Amino acid sequence: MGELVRLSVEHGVGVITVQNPPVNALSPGVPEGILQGLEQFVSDHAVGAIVLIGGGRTFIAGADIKEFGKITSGQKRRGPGLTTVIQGLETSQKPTVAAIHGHAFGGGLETAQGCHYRVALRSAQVGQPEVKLGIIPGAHGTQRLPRLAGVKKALEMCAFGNPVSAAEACESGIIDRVVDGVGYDDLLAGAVAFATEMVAKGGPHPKASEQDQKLGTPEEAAPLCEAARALVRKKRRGHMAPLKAIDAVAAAVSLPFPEGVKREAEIFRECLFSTQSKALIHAFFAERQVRKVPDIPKGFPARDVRSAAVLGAGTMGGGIAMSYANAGIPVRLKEVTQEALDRGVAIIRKNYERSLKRGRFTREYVEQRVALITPQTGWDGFDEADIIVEAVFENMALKKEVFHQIDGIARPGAVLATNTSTLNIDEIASVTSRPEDVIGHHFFSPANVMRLLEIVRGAKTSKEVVATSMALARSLKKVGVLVGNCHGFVGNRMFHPYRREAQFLAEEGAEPSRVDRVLYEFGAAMGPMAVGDLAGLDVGMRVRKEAPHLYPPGTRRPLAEDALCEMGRYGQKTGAGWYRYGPDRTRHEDPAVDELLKRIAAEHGIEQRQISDDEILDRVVYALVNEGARILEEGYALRSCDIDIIYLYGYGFPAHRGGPMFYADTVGLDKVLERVEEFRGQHGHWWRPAPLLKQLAAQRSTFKDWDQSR
Ligand code: 3H9
Repeated sequence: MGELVRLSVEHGVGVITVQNPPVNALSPGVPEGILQGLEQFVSDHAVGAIVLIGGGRTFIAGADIKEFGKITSGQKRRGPGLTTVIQGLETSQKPTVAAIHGHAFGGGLETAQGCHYRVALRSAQVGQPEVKLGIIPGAHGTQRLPRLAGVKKALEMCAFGNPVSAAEACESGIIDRVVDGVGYDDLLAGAVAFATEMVAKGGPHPKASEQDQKLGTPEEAAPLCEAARALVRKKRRGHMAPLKAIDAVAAAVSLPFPEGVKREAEIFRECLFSTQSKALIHAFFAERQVRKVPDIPKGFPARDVRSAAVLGAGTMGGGIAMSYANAGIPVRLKEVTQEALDRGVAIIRKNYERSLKRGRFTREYVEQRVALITPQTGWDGFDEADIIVEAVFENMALKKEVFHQIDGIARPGAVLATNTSTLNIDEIASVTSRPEDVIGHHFFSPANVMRLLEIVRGAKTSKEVVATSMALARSLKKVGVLVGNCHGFVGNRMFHPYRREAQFLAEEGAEPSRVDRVLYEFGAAMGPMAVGDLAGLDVGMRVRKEAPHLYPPGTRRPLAEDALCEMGRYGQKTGAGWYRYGPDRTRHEDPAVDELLKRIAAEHGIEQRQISDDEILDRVVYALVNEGARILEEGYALRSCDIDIIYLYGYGFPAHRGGPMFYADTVGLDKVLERVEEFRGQHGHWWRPAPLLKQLAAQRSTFKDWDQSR
């Protein structure tokens, strides 16, 4: 049985403890170990009941996700494994009890559903998160869960994948008792006591597969399934697995259990072999991979961040202060004038009130968070802060002036972070006496909501400050991605060609709304024109003015947005940009924009023509990919998966495509290159293929392989 499963006997109860840290995934050997333990205890006369528990900090977090890749690449056959174990637990002559702490997720919850009873610590969570990996529960979860919790709850859990608390699980019948206590020992004692009670009570012990009372009829289930499908289409647009999970739950109602599990197995397999599942599994591991910095080993000393100070109470500064407050870190928020400060604080209040109204936070939570933010116009307390974050206007001279001031005030050892989205960190650091403490913390707007934090390492930034920033990102519940110091870093550097191509397409005759529609249908949260209007077209115009090197002489330059700005059309904030906006920000196409585009084309000799949806998609997405490849070979991103995470969490790239680099891998880099070469033939300079793209395409390799080879 090896080290993966340990057996012991406590007060006449056989205890099977899974020991597969860190999360007790059901890796090869674990199901077999549970089964052997079960068989041993069933035939042991000194044992009256059996408890299944997870060692360490959690129950079982599910199947071992790494194994899925082996199955789909043909390296491994999917064996009977887990479902045999679950069957064994359910048909055991002696009562079986799952004791849950931490997480019972996916195959973990399915294993628990095989047990006759389930008990859990109050802090535990249970869930069927498989859809987040592009699959559905594959060990009878879609069949047993509706029998335990009812169809509505099962639909919610299987189609959206969100966890539920022990209390909620108890209320809905998924678990039988909440055990008081805090850790493994309390849970084990509670589970053993519960198991002893069940022995005394006597059988037959309930089998979830045989409980049909909560299922109802197919007619009753139909509207619930339809409502769930409608919600999925809205909230998980383009995702296949959630709709398939609903089909599987519906099968639990319309088919007898043995038929239902067969249907589930067919759907599971279909999902497992889909590109969407590969993309979402890639994203799962990528999110964890980005925490790893090759030259900074795990456990590298990091500084404590217990207090923060933010300079600038504008949109970004306010959102950053909220992020700190939400993490329970007291934060000072400074503005130059009382008026600007009041404005910033009012926006923070408004944001919290909105969350309160939506039921995201309680009143008590909001008051506690607001109390952690100290608005001020002076420098009080900045000399004690563990981190100072600058979030003033995006202007190098101003940032340098501010950093010079901060340098004079901050205590030794404080981290000095700039929220610049494009500017040179080294130049900013050069005005301080401690460039090793200076780092970029590029938050994304709205900073209190968006999960990405680009952490920009300057030439002299110390490893300790990098380690501190990576750890801090997790405390702030952000996904921190370490990037190098180039213009626009990774995200905005790639975004520039993406939006440039979108403008070129519009100038060549693709209606702006169609460009947006193509990207929206691809799965993006918003198309490039709508994003431009939201962020403000003046932002791009300023970047083009302040960074003339972006458009060397003789290269084609996008003209439309500068012309829109000249007309006072800055986007949503001025009521018009690429679109015209109604009072409630409803978007309308505007013939004036079409006229403008025609005029630009005529004045600058740009041929207007019919442009296909395919061309629109390939030009904007491959512009991202080509720039991403350059960034990789120049070393400004550590791995292609880092770029993917930046685009998934910072730019609304569709999760089920896995990020731009993974998407290119799925298309095939030879095909991507072919298209890039074709665009080069038509449009010249901007489409010179990145050498890395050429190299990998020639080798019939992928960005993912390239990551792994380093
Ligand atoms: C499934 O069960 C299908 C079934 O229906 C059965 C079909 C037959 N496998 O997230 P963390 C690794 S599908 C392999 O940082 P936390 C993770 O990569 C599965 N590895 O910890 C990381 O490795 P590293 C359904 C896994 O405390 C390390 O563990 N289950 C798995 O922040 C620590 O992870 C899920 O989808 C796994 N299942 O969060 C649950 N899980 O250190 C997925 C984690 O090398 N997991 N790892 O980077 C989670 O949601 C979180 O890990 C959890 C803990 C909330 C459990």
